[in-house]
Amino acid sequence: MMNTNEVAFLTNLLQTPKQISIIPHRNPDGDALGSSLALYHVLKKLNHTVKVISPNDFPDFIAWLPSANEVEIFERTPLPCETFLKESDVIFTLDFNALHRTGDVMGSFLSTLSNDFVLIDHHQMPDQYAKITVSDTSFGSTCELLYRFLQQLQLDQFIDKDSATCIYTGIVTDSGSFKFLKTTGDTHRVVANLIDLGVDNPYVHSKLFNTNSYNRLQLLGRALQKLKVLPQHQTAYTSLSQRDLYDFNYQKGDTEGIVNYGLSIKGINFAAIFIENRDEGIVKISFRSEGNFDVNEFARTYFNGGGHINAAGGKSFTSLNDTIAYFEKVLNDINKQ
Ligand SMILES: [Mn+2]
Repeated sequence: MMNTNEVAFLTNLLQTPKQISIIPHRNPDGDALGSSLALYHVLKKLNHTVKVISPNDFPDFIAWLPSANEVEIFERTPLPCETFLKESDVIFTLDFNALHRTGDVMGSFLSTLSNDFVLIDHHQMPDQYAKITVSDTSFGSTCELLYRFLQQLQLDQFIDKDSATCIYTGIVTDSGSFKFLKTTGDTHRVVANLIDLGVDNPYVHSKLFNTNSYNRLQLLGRALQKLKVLPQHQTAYTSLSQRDLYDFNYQKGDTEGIVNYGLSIKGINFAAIFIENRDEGIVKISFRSEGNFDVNEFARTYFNGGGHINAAGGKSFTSLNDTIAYFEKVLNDINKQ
């Protein structure tokens, strides 16, 4: 966590009303938007002028989060966002480890700023752009880390039902509903406190997970039919072409979570999904593993990406078929068991 100087600096800074920006990563997920909005609620209670500035729009399954409608979208209104950021006394960046994770345009802009940054994140190897770096990969979510951060500043007393709901959402989504490796007793103790603060956990789960459209389920069906199993590598993968996406009127977020179905097959500990994106001219890839196989390293080494040990992403600049052929070749080369 923070050292005494850092705690003193922030305590002093937050003593009087300030202008504060909070930024989640591009394509914010439950943890990025949840942690950003939780901090937003707490800082608003302390009478600061606060804006959450998301690089781009967020998906529907988290659009119900308290005050999500007050989030500014940088991509939509860059100029007022830039002005607010420039004038901010401090800029919090949540759930990412490098400014380019906000996208090329926003990332370049942020790197020209001389404001004080505070980074709060649980990804590996954070860039050194922040005055205060609160980075801990032992946490399963930035939301759980944020809770500890607020405790350290003695601001946890200002967590109310709304901010608790935001924190709870990030913990649920980043822990796969409390089942991933980094879900600890401490995670559950934090969650217990959040529920005591009034979080309606059945409501949150329903909002997060019961949001399928008919088309989305049909797209999932297509992905499941195309699932290929490589028993010798304990691996399963699937793919969706641009055509598949058109067929089911693909909406942003529709492919979320599909990769996990591969892992649910008995004996499989590594799953991947390859998704063609003709607009960007790339194939987007998600990797998931169970146990020791480090997909962060795999994605970094072979697919221009990275992430966590059990969940990572990557991309390829060749065709969908060539990407998959290369994937199978890599598996054979490294002789993954
Ligand atoms: Mn996260």
